[in-house]
Amino acid sequence: QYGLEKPRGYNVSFHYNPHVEYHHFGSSHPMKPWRLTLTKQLVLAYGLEYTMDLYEPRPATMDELQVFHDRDYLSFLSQVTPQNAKPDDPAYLSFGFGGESNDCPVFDGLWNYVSIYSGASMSAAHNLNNKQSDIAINWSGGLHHAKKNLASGFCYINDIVLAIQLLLTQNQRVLYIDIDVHHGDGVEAAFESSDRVFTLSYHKFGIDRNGYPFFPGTGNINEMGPTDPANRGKGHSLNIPIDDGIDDEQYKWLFKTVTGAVIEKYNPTAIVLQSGADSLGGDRLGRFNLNIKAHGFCVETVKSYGRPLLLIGGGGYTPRNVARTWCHETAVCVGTELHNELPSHIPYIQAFQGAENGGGILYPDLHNTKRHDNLNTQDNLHKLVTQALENLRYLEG
Ligand code: TV1
Ligand code: CA
Ligand code: ZN
Repeated sequence: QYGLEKPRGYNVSFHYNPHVEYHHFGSSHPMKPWRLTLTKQLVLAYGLEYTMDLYEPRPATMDELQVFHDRDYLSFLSQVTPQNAKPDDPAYLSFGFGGESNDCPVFDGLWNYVSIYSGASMSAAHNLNNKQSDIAINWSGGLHHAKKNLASGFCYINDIVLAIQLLLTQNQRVLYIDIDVHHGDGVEAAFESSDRVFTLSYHKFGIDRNGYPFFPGTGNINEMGPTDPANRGKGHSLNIPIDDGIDDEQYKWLFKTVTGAVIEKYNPTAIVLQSGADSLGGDRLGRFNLNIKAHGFCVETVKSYGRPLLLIGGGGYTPRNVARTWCHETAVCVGTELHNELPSHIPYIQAFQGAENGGGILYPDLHNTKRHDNLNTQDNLHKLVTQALENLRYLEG
């Protein structure tokens, strides 16, 4: 009804199983699957569904998840419920559940939830493999902290690793890029011994006033994977540690310069972009000060290289802005511009209205919600880029 037609050139597919929305981590937990409902509502309200192929993927099976995860871990994950959980059981704690932080709670429907978001990433990878899509999107995935036998940082199953493993059946080199405010440690670790996957993460890194490192505490510029020269994966990770409050112009310059250099050097045949929206200004857990269009600039930049692209979600803890950003980035993929005034017929329109919720527009100024002073100087960022480009020289020989 907005006159959008399927643009020629890019075939975009949208992989979404609405059952993911009905899961709750617990009332005070910052991860809200409900943000995916808001995202889907915006995408529909702007008529973007007419510009893409829509898929409702089935949940991943136990066998499919076992390609990366340990059997013992999966069998625990598939059986544990809030009713039968024993929080002091050594197995429970050793698999990363509960604990003091309770980052990874056991909640009703947990197994269903993880199978759904994983199935969607695999479905997206499948579409790229058989060339049905140039860009495949799964906003419910991007759970980059999960390890093969460990739940970590709100992530239980690493859907990204599973999707990359599928892409590797058809691609010689896959580039993984991660703009979530947290370090993509689980994906980096999974492929640390491979030269067929290069991982690049931009994230907040540093120790806070209270003495705690920003989660997960890894990802300094000198962490480039294994140091053993005999290891094939040597030099195939690049980490870009950033301080609080980085602004649009700084981030865009940093992203374009470093990502461009990596793509040109590594020459991937497919790219996976984890587009965590907790790098936006005003995010409940984040520290950066990015606006929606600066975040979307990363998607535009990656898209411009014209390689098969898997675009996935991740963090994002201020749901209205997560929805705005992922709707905008969906439009970037299909190559259309959206009007700033939100269509008035959106269910949950109240979530976007009022000065404190962004005034009923798609692109509110998130600098207004600034809570973190910019600690990144031009000098620091130039040194960081110099070091990053220096690290890339390991790829040469
Ligand atoms: C339950 C209820 C859990 C309220 C967790 C914030 C909560 C957090 C909660 C929280 C919270 C973290 C740590 C501390 C490590 C722990 C999806 C030393 C208000 C990809 C994961 C961040 C980010 C984990 C995930 C972090 C992603 N921050 N309230 N927990 N211990 N955990 O710092 O990268 O976005 O905060
Ligand atoms: Ca990151
Ligand atoms: Zn995050």
